[in-house]
Amino acid sequence: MSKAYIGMGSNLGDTVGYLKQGLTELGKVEGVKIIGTAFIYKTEPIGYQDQEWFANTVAEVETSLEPLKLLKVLQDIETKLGRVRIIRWGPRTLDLDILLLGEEEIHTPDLEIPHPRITERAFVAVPLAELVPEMLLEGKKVREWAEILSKQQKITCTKEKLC
Ligand code: A4P
Ligand code: MG
Repeated sequence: MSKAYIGMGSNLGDTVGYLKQGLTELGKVEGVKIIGTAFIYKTEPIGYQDQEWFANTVAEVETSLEPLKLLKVLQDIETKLGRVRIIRWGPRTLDLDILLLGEEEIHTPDLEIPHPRITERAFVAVPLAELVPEMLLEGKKVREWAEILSKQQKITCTKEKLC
């Protein structure tokens, strides 16, 4: 079993509802066990700005799935919850990204682990810092990235959790 951290984001319709449904679906998958989640954050859109604010969080899971199998599982859940891909970085009912998976380091077009944009985005680094504050990424601790990025990008903690 490996520990994995799954970034979750939604900015269409009942955003927190989609995060909840996404987590419920993930918990049903054989070979995946939900350990916990960070708080839910309301975050300004990054990358493509002409869209609603997001609800974001990070889930901590234990999994026996291979990286590509886990990716497929996440994509199937996104599709099940109505995800349609039109604009890259654009609006979505649910986005599930593998941020970290055990000690895996993967650099392929279909899958990059650790996720290459953790250290650019407050909406990932801030919730991740609740779960693994001391983990080193690109020369800094996750909590240091969270501190830096939360000064540059708008992010508000709701103090609510999915579980
Ligand atoms: N892919 C490669 N590595 C991974 C990984 N570690 N986890 C590939 C998941 N997928 C990975 O993803 C595009 C492709 O990335 C997939 O086919 C997969 O093979 P996608 O989910 O179809 O499209 P996307 O989400 O638009 O692209 P991407 O690159 O995942 O975008 P990001 O970086 O996730 O950004 N602003 C706020 N405030 N909150 C957000 O949640 N999200 C985005 C999306 C932009 N701005 C945002 C938010
Ligand atoms: Mg994605």
